[in-house]
This record gives sequence, C-alpha cells and structure tokens, in this order.
Amino acid sequence: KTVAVIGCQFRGGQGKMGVEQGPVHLVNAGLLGQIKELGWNVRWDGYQSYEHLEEKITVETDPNIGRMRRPRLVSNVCEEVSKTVEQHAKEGQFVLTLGGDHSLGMATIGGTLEVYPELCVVWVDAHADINTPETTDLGWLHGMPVSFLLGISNVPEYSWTKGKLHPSRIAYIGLRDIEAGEKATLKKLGIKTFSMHHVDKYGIGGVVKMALDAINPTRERPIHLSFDIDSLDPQFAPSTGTPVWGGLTFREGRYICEAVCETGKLIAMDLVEVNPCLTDPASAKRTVAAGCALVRAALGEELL
Ligand code: DIR
Ligand code: MN
Ligand code: MN
Ligand code: MN
Repeated sequence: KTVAVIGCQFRGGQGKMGVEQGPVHLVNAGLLGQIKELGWNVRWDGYQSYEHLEEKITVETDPNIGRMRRPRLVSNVCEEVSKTVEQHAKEGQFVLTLGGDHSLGMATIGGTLEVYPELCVVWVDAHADINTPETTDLGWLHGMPVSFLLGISNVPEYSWTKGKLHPSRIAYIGLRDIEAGEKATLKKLGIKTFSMHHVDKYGIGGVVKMALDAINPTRERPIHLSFDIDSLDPQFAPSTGTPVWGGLTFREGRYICEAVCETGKLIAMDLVEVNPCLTDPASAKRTVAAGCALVRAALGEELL
C-alpha cells in the first residue's frame, strides 16, 4: 500500500499569508516518517509551489469575476492539482493532499471523482464552503469549492470542474459558521449536515455513523475525507485563518478519521487551512501536531 503525499503551497483562495507554509510545517514535524511507521510506502510528491502561475497571473491580469477574487489563479492551480491527484489515484495510491487553503478541495475531489465515480465525501469543517459567485460575501474561493464540485457554480473559467458530485454523496461534520445563502443552498439540495449541535446531541460516534449511513449506506463506496483543521476548536487548532469557537475536540476530530479509516473505503484525504504563521510558535506547533495525528488516524494508527 502506497500513499502519495502532495504538499500544496497555495494560499490564493483566501486572504491571509502563511497557509502556504502548512505543508512544510507538517513535514518538518515528521509526518512522512510517521506514515511510514504505519506500514505505508510513502511517495512524496514534493512541495508544489505555484509561483510560475502567480507570476503569470497577477492581480492586474486576474480581476474579480463577479465577487470572486483571484479567480483565474485559483482555477489554474486547482486544475493542475486535480490532474496530479487523478494520476496518483489512477495508479491505485491513497492520495494525501496537504494544504494550502480549502479551495484545493475542488481539485482533490475533482481528481478522485474521475477515478472513482461512485465516490462519497466526508467534509469536516466549521464552514460549508458551498458559496457560489452569487452568494459569496468576501469573494474568496476557499469558501466555494463544494459549489463547483456540485456543478451549481457556473463560471466559464472553471469549465474544467465537471460538477459530477451528487448532493446525496456529501456529508458535513463540524459546521457552526454558515452564511444565509449557504444555508439556503444546503437546504434546497437536501445535503446531509451535522453541525456542532448534532455532535453535542448524538455524540461523535452517532454523527459519523449517521453521516456514513446517509452517503454510503452499504459502505461500498470509496470515501474522500476533506478535513479543514478549523473544524477543531481553536483551543486544539488555533493556527488557522478563520477560527470559530465551539468546535470539535481533538478526540472528536480524530475519531472521525479513525471511524472513516475503519470502513476500509478511504481512498484520499485532504488536510487544509493549517496556517502556522498566524499565532505564537507554541500554538502553531500544537496545530501542526493535531494535523499530523489526524492524518495518522486516517491512515490506520490505532490507539491500542
Ligand atoms: C466564509 C468563510 N464562509 C467564506 N469560509 C471559510 O469565505 O465563504 N472556510 N473560512 O473554511
Ligand atoms: Mn506525481
Ligand atoms: Mn474549509
Ligand atoms: Mn473552514
């Protein structure tokens, strides 16, 4: 068993410096060695820097499309990442993408969907990331990837996103900061959403079971886990661009990874929005350590 690890040094889907440093910090914390110790062959795909695109696509050549900021840059980077992910998945490798911001979700899931059309998605996040160019408030693409995966955002520059994900094949866990337009979209499409309220009410074990029962009732479908570190409460993951109080405990976050791994159907994971530059070093270190532990759990680390 081989895991391809892609270090996506990309921050263009949001406005804060430093999220592009997430992969370096995760790797420097020993993540690749930790994965090897779990018995995986690691195919490190390297740090993917997008400077060649950043140079070509400047703020001047990339004006807003509607409210979308840096739309061409994000599209070009994500299209490239999508091909990389697809290639690794095609070769039968587990694909681990280290972000970078969550606009990358349209790339990673777009890539795995090409290889696994029956795919379902567990999206762990404080946010639903389902804004469209019409509903987005701030215009950053990291709040919009799911809308492109579902095909409800139609922008010519994003025609490579095929919109093949069916709304019944995605479930959210950890939600607590959703905009009005997003709420309307989630409701209209009947998407399975488990907010922190549900985590409190049913416990994380119940929530993960209900989520999988909804999107993967016979557990036959391959699963892509897209994990935004801001799903964790800021006390466990302070170093992220948009922290929101009242989040998952470290154990709840890790339980999701353990339970999804236990299905034996997990074929890809994204760990995104780790921004080690936003806090003091100790808080950054804590956030990175939490991220490494989540990945290990998803890749089969058992506590006992
Ligand atoms: C907000 C924030 N809903 C947006 N989204 C974030 O920009 O659309 N996602 N931070 O992770
Ligand atoms: Mn490669
Ligand atoms: Mn997100
Ligand atoms: Mn988020």
